[in-house]
Amino acid sequence: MYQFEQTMRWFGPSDPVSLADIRQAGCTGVVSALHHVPNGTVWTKEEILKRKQVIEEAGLTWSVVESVPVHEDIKTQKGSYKQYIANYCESIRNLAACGIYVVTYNFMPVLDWTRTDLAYTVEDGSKALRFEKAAMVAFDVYMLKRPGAEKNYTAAELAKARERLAAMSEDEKKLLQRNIIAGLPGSEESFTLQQFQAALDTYAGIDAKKLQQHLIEFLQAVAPVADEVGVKLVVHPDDPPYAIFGLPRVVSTAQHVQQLFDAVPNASNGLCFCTGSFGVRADNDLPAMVLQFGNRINFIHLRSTQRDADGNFYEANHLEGDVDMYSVVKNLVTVMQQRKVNLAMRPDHGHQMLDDLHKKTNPGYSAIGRLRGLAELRGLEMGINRSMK
Ligand code: DNO
Repeated sequence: MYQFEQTMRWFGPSDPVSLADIRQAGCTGVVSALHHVPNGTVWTKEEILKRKQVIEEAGLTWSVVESVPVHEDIKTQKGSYKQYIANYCESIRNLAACGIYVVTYNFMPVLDWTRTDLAYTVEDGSKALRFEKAAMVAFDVYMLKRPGAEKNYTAAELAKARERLAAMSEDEKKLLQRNIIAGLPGSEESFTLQQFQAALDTYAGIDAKKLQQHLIEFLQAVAPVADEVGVKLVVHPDDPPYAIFGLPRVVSTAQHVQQLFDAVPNASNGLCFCTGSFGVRADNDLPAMVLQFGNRINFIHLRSTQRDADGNFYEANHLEGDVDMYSVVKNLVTVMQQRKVNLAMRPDHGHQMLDDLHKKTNPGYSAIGRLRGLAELRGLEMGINRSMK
């Protein structure tokens, strides 16, 4: 049977979770990136091989790159964006020459993933990442004071945000700001308030239609190169999958993804199927999306979220929350048998729990919480596999 290639993300030599830990978790592969290479710069073969060697010496494979970041100038089509696209193509060629064939990227304006709370205590005492609407609105309207921000929210949302802000201490405000704009693990950008507003301003006049066109043009330039060298490009969905800070979003729904594949049908144009990101929207039918995009899914992030009526969500245990993980995995297993491929999967995020509660960990990327997720997911996969034989 074709099965998930079990992987974990590794942020490189400074990651508190070691390659040995990842191996003991049962992984055969690693998902990694050259975070020290400035965004927009070519990844040289030399640097790629250095990282590859470290991973291989630990008995693991560098299965997937997450991510080769897309420079902001490419998203806005400003400045030297053509040069940055040429550099991107060069990095893709170099990765293929070094034997790495899956490359993740996202097309989220300004910020990679966004949360307001990185240590939300859930019932069992473990800590999860959370997105709280009122805190987000409070930051946007009353701390950042983004011009025109109020227009993006209802009167009730604004009232709630004011109440939320009034209840926050100065330290809590600082922490909220840091959580939102100082850069979560894997994101390559970190901002002060002024820098952040300046970055938002570069999107003036860029609506979703325009941003989507920029994504399509980026792919039209890069996908032929990826096709030629056998690399699969996989776009990571927006997290959260709706507009924040008035910025456009173009990879949030099944319709967005379909439009992307219709516009750029190249075989290299693929999807990183992230259940945690897509799953925040109740109108994304995840098991159906697996079947719809089965031929294009070339990397998988499995995690669940729990929404509430106010637009908040927190990261639930992998087999709980709103994601129907059984049906998602069942459909992914079916897709792998049909395509005769083992697709790389990583347990996305995990709660900070047990011994990790006393350690400094990368938010979402502690060892034990991800190990729990991976262990549950591989058991689920095995059960499904056996029942399908
Ligand atoms: C968060 C991650 C994202 C992801 C990028 C892909 O935990 O899933 O940061 O790596 O958006 O480009």
